[in-house]
Amino acid sequence: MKIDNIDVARVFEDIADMLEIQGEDVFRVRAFRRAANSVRSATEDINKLSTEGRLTELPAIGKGMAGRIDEMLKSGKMSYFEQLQETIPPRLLELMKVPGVGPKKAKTFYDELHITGVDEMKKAAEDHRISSLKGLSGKTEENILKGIELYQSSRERLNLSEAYPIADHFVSLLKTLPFVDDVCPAGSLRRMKETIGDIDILAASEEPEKVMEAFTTLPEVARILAKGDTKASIINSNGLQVDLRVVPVDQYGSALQYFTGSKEHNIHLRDLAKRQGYKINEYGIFDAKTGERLGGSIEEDIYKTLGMDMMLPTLREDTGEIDAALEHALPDSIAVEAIKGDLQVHSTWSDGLNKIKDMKAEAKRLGYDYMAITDHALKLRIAGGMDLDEIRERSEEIKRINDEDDGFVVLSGVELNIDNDGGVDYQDDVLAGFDIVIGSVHSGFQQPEDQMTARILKAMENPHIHVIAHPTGRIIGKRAPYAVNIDSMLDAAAKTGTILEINAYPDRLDLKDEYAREAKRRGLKLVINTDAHQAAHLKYMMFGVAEAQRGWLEPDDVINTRPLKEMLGMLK
Ligand code: DGT
Ligand code: CA
Ligand code: CA
Ligand code: ZN
Repeated sequence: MKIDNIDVARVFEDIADMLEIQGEDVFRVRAFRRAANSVRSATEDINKLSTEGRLTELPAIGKGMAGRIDEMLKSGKMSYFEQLQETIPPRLLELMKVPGVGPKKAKTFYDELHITGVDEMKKAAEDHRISSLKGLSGKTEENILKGIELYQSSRERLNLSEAYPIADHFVSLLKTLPFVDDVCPAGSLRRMKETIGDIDILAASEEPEKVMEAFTTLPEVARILAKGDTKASIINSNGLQVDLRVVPVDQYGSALQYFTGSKEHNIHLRDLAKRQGYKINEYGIFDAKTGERLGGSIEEDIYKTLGMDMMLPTLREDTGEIDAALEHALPDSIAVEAIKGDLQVHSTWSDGLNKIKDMKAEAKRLGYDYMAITDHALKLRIAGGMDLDEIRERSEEIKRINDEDDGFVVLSGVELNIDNDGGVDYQDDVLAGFDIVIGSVHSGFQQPEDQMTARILKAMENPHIHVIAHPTGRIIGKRAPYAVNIDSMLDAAAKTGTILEINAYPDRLDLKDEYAREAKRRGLKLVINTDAHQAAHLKYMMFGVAEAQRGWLEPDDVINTRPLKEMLGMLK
């Protein structure tokens, strides 16, 4: 079976967890985490890089890491990992996947209670055996039980950013087959939902049996769950389910419409069709009385016949898009091509993996006109927050880069830490020296709602803070949003002119769709940023834009669709 980027990244992550349990040096732990991150988000296939001896071109991959990757690709094993497994039971690592359980707790539970799995930990929390340990309380037990719930529900669904490249890979493999006329992802993935239950792919072909055979014999297939004449389900080498359906070319549109969903959208649509005297299903659109087939080779056949405008898959959630399409009032949805710059980007001046000039090169390649480098501020020590000297030196570097005068502008920015009382890292005169200032919550996530809200509102009133980044702090599947009152935050954004962010980093997607839509209703402007910590992350803009589409946003609602001067003029 083929080993890919995700497999290697997972082993590196496990090593980092194991080293943490052993109480190893934080830098060594971080080296493996960075390596995992780098391999996971690399644009190129790790096998190709290895064969060509180019692994060390990846950020955070030195000779040592490259050697471990080569070994794993050749032998299927990483001896360092196997060595660690002899002293640390592998199931212990699963404990650390539960939000709120770090290496210290995992080790204590193992040493004191001989717990090695999540189920045993759950039982121990329920039986109050955890609160009997020194330094741990009933509150800890409560948090662990909550964490287990979040962990178990997230394990059933995959983050969009993990599913997306896999679907993309299968789609491009199928596209190369001569007997396949068309292929497209369907289901929640095509709708760009934040999490994906399973990957659905639809193909058009007049020779379905050949497609079935080709699909189920791909090297990426670990297990075949079902294989019929036109339908197959497999588990891929990363343990994900992929469903493929094959339909004749003239049914491709109606099938794509049907299998894209959402289910709620389809039910509403079918109802509407019935009231208009039509029948729709995956085979086409029909006159209900005569049974005559009216179309179905393209998706438009369905919507146009029902008198509707065509809409993006990201809108198909039955939240008003059907009425809007009938009234020709759909949003003029924002597209990734409309984005002119990224306004939250980290560099080696804090915890980013790439230099400013490399981030700029990638931003230019993506067709941007500008980018703000927003390294972490002083108080976030763990992320290499900048002191005053570093801010000065970085400004000089940015100036030198902008002297190239190639039409691209690097803005000097910073990501501040909003402290427990709404204060930030630097004095006003330092803040005034930046082109753009972002404020974020990076600590005290457990504060009660009134305190959390007051703290953020105070930061929004700070005349120097232009943007609040990842405004609810959630990490999908890992950390629940902190308790900020959204209504008050949106009010404060209107009052103070502070811009709220849609963070495109796929674990965050925060503000999420429904809040973004509410912000638009109130006439607020938003910004979509990737929060890239390496050049390969800049491509995640597409996930933020999809979230914005799901929030019914149009280009005008988003400040970084504007040319530089105009965008800067929109900051308070
Ligand atoms: P997921 O996989 O949980 O992330 O969500 P989906 O939306 O991909 O759902 P899935 O994989 O069960 O089905 C794919 C699409 O097929 C779904 O979006 C709409 C369509 N579909 C599935 N079941 C039904 C149904 O009972 N009625 C209708 N109208 N459509 C359905
Ligand atoms: Ca699905
Ligand atoms: Ca499915
Ligand atoms: Zn950072």
